[in-house]
Amino acid sequence: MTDAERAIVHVDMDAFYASVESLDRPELKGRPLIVGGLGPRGVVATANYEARVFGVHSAMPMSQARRLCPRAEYIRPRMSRYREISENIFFIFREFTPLVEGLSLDEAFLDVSSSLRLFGGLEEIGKQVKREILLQTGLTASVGIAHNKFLAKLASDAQKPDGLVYVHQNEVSAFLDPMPVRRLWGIGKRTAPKLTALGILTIGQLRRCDISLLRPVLGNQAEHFHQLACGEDDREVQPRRADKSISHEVTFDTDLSDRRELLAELLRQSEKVSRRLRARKLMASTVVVKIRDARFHTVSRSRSMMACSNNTRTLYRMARALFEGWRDKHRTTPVRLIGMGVTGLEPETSGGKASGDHLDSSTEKSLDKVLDRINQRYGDTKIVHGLSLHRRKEGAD
Ligand code: DCP
Ligand code: MG
Repeated sequence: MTDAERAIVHVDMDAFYASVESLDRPELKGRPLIVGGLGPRGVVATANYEARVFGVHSAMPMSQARRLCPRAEYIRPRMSRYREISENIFFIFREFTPLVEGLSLDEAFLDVSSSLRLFGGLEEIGKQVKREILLQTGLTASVGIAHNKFLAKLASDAQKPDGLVYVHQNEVSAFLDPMPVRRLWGIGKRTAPKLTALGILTIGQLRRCDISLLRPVLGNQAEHFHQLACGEDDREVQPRRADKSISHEVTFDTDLSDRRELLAELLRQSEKVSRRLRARKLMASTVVVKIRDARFHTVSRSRSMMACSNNTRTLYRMARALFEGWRDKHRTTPVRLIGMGVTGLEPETSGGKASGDHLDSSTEKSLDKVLDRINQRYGDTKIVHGLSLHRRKEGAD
């Protein structure tokens, strides 16, 4: 597909960490929020738009932020919560196209060239992505739309927060020309002053400049930057290679011997692992269980299944069998750590090792779907399978 035929959407969440904080603590809404390291050497991860008015921005020393905006609320990052929300938004992205290239927790390119008809056009996709994100997470995103990655990324940044900017083919030079050359990827602190010395301050001036004049400053990159200045960029959206494995483990505060409690923990982990598989539209062929006893002796047991699965019950049944196999020989051994994971990951759609239909009943699969929706909407693990609610219970077996 040529550059001009592509349809690219770039999505970037607004003041991401800070927005999540005010989502979880509504009493903070409207106040300046600064998220980052709170120690003496702390750095600002992000500031919400209320705090940016005071000149606070990402990567600034926290001490400077405190001088600029002493009345802000200062918050330590909660990465696991941001990752959780990030998984939700990436799940949404994949409902529009499988061609999703994540750049960070809050940012991705979507190649929607093949989804246009299904969703009623490019602008409509941009609106729907924003709407779904707001509906499912309560957060706003800014969206940029164009026929290549470079323009789409600049477009999402052009109207933050809560923006939607579509740069049409015939608007490219009007959009790019007034921007400072620093907006070109790769032109930074060192190169920009050299261009300034040549009288080139804007992308438009760079575009109109003869390449031979640029060579002394930009070397063999001159052509590349000239093309960007013309709004040309033929890089493809590259979906990341899927993770090789997904796992969860827990170390208990006090060692545990109770079989039912250990199984309940395994079920909780199976739920988390299978949910992450489903969010990434993956299936796994192999289940691994890891056990560390009170004397720090660690074993891993794994088994491959006849077909791939991402169903909670199926993965749990396999994990339980592996655990029981260990326990038969270690009936009274206290357990310090237990973990469950999967490997042999394949895309859900690939014919590969056969879909999990052989293993997972349709009722179980639709139960998983319902639980995923609810958990996605209301945060982690509000609803789980029954047994995993089982807490320490004396003498249970
Ligand atoms: N981040 C960080 N350190 C940085 C830059 C960013 O820890 N130097 C983190 C905090 C941000 C998140 O990454 O919330 C996303 O980065 P963005 O650059 O997208 O910034 P924001 O989403 O916070 O704000 P914007 O609305 O400008 O996108
Ligand atoms: Mg962002």
